[in-house]
Amino acid sequence: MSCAAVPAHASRPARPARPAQAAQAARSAASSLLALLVLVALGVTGCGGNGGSAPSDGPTLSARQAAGGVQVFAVSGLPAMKFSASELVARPGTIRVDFSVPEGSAPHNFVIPSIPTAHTPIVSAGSSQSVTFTVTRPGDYQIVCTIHANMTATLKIT
Ligand SMILES: [Cu+2]
Repeated sequence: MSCAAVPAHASRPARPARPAQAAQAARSAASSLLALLVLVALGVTGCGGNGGSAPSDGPTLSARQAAGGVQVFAVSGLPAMKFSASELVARPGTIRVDFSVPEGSAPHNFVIPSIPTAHTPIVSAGSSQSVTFTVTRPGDYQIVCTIHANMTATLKIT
């Protein structure tokens, strides 16, 4: 998308030149275009990091405290087939996860297999879904997307 290679129109010949002056102008425009292409080409190589194969570890999130002592996390399922956070840190108690999937992404869900109530439906691009559950025991709980085998994160109850 934004990483697209050099635009196709860039290589089209310059407009038909008129007399000598115009030709001179066209030449100089062509050489600035060339310089621009070089810059674009250099920039494109820096774009690779946004690809889906980048190592995934997202940030560690701490819960936001909401009314009633509910611990809230906002997590996304990303187009790169990973969660927006690698670790969610909370205390024992009630947890709400507001799970969203941005436009242009594959569908995802947020599931903690060892906590049966921690399970959103499959959420499609541009939608979100919240799930609330209670955890009493400290420990690490694996979070998965059941559609994408390598898409995991950890809920850490401290
Ligand atoms: Cu997924």
